[in-house]
Amino acid sequence: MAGRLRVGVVGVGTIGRRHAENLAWRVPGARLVAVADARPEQARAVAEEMGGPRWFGTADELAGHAEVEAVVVASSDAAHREGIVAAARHGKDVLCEKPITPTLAEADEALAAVAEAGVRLQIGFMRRYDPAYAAAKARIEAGAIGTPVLIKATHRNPAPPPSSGAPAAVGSNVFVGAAVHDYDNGRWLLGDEVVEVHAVGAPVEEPARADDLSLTTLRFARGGLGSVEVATTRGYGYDVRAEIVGTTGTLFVGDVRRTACVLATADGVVHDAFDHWLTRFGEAYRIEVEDWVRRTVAGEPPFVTGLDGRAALEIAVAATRSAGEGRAVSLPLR
Ligand code: ISE
Repeated sequence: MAGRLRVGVVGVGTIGRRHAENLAWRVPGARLVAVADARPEQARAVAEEMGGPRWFGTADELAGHAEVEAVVVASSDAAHREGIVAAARHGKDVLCEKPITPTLAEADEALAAVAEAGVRLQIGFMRRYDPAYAAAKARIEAGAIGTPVLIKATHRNPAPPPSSGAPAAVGSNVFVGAAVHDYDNGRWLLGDEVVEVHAVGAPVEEPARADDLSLTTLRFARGGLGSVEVATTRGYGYDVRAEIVGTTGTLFVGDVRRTACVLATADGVVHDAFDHWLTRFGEAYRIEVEDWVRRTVAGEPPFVTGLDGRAALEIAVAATRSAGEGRAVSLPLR
């Protein structure tokens, strides 16, 4: 591959559009050559805005185009399998947004297609590229907190994303669509696998949304624990933080404040908050795509593998089952 990597983006809604912008304007090693969307007028509008890459209505057309060397899949969760399989079939490396797919059967299909084609698949757990989470990982690896034994994760959205609230059985509920990030953080930061999951959900804001507020308890193979809170409708902002407790210290990751500007008056103390994951993790998304492009060109293995994607999904599927059945669920799932 000479020169800049020619990338196509499948799905140009909120996150796909951000990936397209990064590839077009902020990643010097890449060139955005195509976009696709199930709504072709959306693909066309984004293409026009971004200096005229080709535009298509399907993943297969985009992945099959000779000019496209690698593919970012950022379509709806339900279309991830189709996007990964299309890219693999055309021999293109893939960066696919989380979750890898909404169900384990689809994940296995996607992973089989990738293995058969001999292409590489990276999963978009962008938090691993966030400077604060990455610093925590580096400190853990340097032994700064001894053995990490607990992750306490907070994950609050101001308002529900369009993908949540779907019936659990079809996939992208809050465990699969949102908590999956925190499950990945747990595996990565504790360096261990989850063996038991107990989840509960509560309809706090909207009676119809049974998982508006949820808690997941995780038990890890070496005895560590995890606690994951996800709230979809917390109004005040986008609030993602974690504490990683070790045998000799604790790491605190993230801040509700967006800037270090604080106003203090006799009426009280006021500061701002992150409003969206694109602001909280904007830099992480850019670094993620830049690193994926570099690895793809260099022929290096992905930073977050398809199996990492499947493992986090399996925890999410177990959490869905646990919340639905009111009992703890052991992993691996049968
Ligand atoms: C969304 O899909 C994301 O990926 C965000 O990172 C996450 O925080 C949010 O809860 C999800 O709905």
